[in-house]
Amino acid sequence: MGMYCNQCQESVHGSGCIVRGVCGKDDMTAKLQDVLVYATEGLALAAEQQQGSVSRNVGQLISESLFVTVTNTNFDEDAIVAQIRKTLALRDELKATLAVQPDHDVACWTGSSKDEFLAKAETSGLESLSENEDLQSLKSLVLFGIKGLAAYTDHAAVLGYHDDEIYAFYVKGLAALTKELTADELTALVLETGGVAVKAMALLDKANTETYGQPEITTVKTGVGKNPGILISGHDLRDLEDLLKQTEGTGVDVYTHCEMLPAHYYPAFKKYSHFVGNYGGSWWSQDREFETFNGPILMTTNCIVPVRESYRNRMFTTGMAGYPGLKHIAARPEGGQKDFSALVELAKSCPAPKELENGTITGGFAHNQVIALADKVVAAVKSGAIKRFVVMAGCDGRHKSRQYYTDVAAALPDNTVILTAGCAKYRYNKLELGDIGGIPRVLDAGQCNDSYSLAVIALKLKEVFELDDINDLPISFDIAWYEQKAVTVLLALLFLGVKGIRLGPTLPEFLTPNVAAVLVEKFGIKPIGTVAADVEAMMAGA
Ligand code: SF4
Ligand code: SF3
Repeated sequence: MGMYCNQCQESVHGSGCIVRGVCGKDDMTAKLQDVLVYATEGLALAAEQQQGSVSRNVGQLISESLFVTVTNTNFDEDAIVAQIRKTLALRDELKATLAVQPDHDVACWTGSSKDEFLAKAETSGLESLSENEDLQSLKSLVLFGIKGLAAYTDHAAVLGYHDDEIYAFYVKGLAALTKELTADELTALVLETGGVAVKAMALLDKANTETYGQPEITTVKTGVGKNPGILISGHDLRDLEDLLKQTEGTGVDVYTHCEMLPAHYYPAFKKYSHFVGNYGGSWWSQDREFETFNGPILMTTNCIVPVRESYRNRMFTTGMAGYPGLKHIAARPEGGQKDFSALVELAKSCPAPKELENGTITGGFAHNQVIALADKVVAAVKSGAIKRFVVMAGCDGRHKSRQYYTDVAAALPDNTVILTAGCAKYRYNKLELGDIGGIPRVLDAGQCNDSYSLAVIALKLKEVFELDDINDLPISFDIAWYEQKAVTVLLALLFLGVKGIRLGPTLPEFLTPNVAAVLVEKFGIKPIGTVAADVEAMMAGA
């Protein structure tokens, strides 16, 4: 049996990826990732039978293992095999303490070699695919939601923040995926995943803001300087902190790429004069941009695209990210820093980055900053200067159809404000959309997890305008998804009661017509349409 993966928006329409992923994931890597999910479910089953609360090391390992399987995070077979072994070892440690052993295959299966893992992939894949397809679809929705959650809780854990209730949910949710449940039970689990998603994003928000300060309005340069540079991408702020400390005074500048752009908005990083700007755009254009950057590149998380020879020797991974043949920077020792000296030394021998553009991007409109401007925003709404907010958060992707989001941003009337977060912003954050009485028409809250900020802002506006229902606000949601973190964000919005979300550029392949119909009926989710029709409908409140 070949690989099968349908977890992202670029999955081959109608069949999922069955020969090779559009993302570049090959058959072996895909199967090993399936086994890692399977092993993680086994760990959850063993943890479920423990007395007392779920231990922190179980929660953290689940976060790490599932994060490895998020789209574009880790393509390295050896790293995935090591993670499977680690997961099975902890499962077996827990099982050794049980008086009665679990009899489910997921909890009992053993293996330690790559061949045994690959052999298991054949049967575990078949098991899950033979189920009723609507139940499988609901289980996929839960699993992909938990994968996104895992990424967020891993980032929080790196900063020392944990929520044992979230870890308990991982155990409950993953164990449930191994059981025969009814459609109603699984639908309830989907909604619960949304509730936990809100908690996880709140936890990460707390971790980031308590550690690095509240994001502030910031203008970020997109040009380059004369010094050699290191480009850091992904979502891990702690990696950036270590890198900035280790490059200070070395003559090497640091630039952000894609989802690391919002790091510029945090006060803690503003003190570094060598933290000079953002280079390039969204994740999928990295192969061209990494080539012209000229210096070392550090990928802290997703999204990695197949690596070109031209920059292979100067690209590094760290954390849960991995790619065969690239150097991987080891985890930080307890209480210490990661060692980025190899990047710093390499950078010194590299030419400065080639300039791609020379402008600015403004952001930093997370909840604290927007609420500080609340009087101004409320006055603009009351006077009619702002007629509508349009939330256009989420992911970017390769497909040409995503031009829709650029065109919507350009077509929205001048009395609208776009609230954004995640890499979706690169479709319109360099357009000259102007401002409304000093309030920029694109308010960037930050990374995809900062969609939480957009929810906090919406809830604050609901309170200020004394409304009972978030859906009575002059807000429309036009969300773009690609990988599993966007599934998590979507489930969080549904949990918060947001109705009528437009989702694009296509609805998830893993939703069967019946499951999609439930989402349409309960939450009014709809696919995107044409730019003109959608803009008109949103301005009319639909
Ligand atoms: Fe295909 Fe997306 Fe899976 Fe990659 S992650 S194999 S592109 S469905
Ligand atoms: Fe982007 Fe990969 Fe989802 Fe964090 S960097 S939003 S796609």
